[in-house]
Amino acid sequence: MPQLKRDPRPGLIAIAMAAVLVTAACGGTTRGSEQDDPAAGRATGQANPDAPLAEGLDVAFLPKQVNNPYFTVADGGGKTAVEEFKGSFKEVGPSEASASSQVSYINTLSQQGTDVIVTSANDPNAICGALNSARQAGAKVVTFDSDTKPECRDVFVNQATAEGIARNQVELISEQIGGEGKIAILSATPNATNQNAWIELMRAELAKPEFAKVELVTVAYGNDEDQKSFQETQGLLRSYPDLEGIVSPTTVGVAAAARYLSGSQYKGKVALTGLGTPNQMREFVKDGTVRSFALWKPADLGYLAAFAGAALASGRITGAEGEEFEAGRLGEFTIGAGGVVVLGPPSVFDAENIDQFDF
Ligand code: RAM
Repeated sequence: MPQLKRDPRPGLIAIAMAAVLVTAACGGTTRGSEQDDPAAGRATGQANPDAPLAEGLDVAFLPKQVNNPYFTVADGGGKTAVEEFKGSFKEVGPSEASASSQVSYINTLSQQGTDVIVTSANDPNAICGALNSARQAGAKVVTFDSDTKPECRDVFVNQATAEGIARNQVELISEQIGGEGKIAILSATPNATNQNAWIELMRAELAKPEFAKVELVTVAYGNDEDQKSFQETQGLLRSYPDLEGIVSPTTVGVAAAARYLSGSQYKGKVALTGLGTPNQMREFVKDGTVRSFALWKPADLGYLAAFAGAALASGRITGAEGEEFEAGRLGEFTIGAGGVVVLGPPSVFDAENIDQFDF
């Protein structure tokens, strides 16, 4: 931890301390800044777009789980960014997508005086208390990939709009089953903020007249575990022998479902799409199990999240709508409503283009 690491933002520390004192003086009922910003633990203050980007920041990435190639690539993008702004990077996290495990990691990072915590939440509520304690201790919190409740973080870096992802997934599966038939969703964990938002919006999309003949029969949860996702796929086909297609909006789920289908009588008959990494899905596109699927660039997502964290920790932004910041090679981004920054639309991969991608 560099000696000078908190020096670039003495103003923010003073404001945070003042907020604590005001809270104490008023018996916890009011805070001086509350009407401007009701978010618990948020160090309020003016953004200074001209503030230099601090060097020596301690930046920690805490993904949903560490043994998931998607997060390996995303966090690798974060590391690239941290090296560019001369901070120190580390990745910590559970091997299973568990919110309670994430809480322990957050508490440790907070005790270590981490400047920026970048995390993908396994649950919108369960890690909130720990994140707000970390923020009160001086950390900036960026969620990426999967958000918490907005009041528990400073900025959420979203991979694409949830509506855009939901529309993409429904269009892909509808096209692949010829616009008619039963489909199922194979999701990640039941509490995952991102997957649940997409599923809700997929239901809304399916309610539109153009998808009237596509029937969503069930949602199964593979918990972002390869074996469980594989077995859940098998279970779906047993329970619904007339299933036409599966949508799995998780890289772990879609790869496991593809592996099951490719070795079964359903290969090429039951359609499968979802959100997958080209490297995990390539063999299943080549063997005819999967026609097309989608994803954004996970490395860019991590890279952008790290730069958002650095801009926060340097006082360049506070997380308010309309603020702008530079994210290295990705250029300038503007914070939208609710403290959300959007990376960009997802890409679709198929036999034509999959060999051009290596992630
Ligand atoms: C899995 C995770 C992650 C999600 C991707 C698409 O790796 O569930 O949160 O964004 O899939």
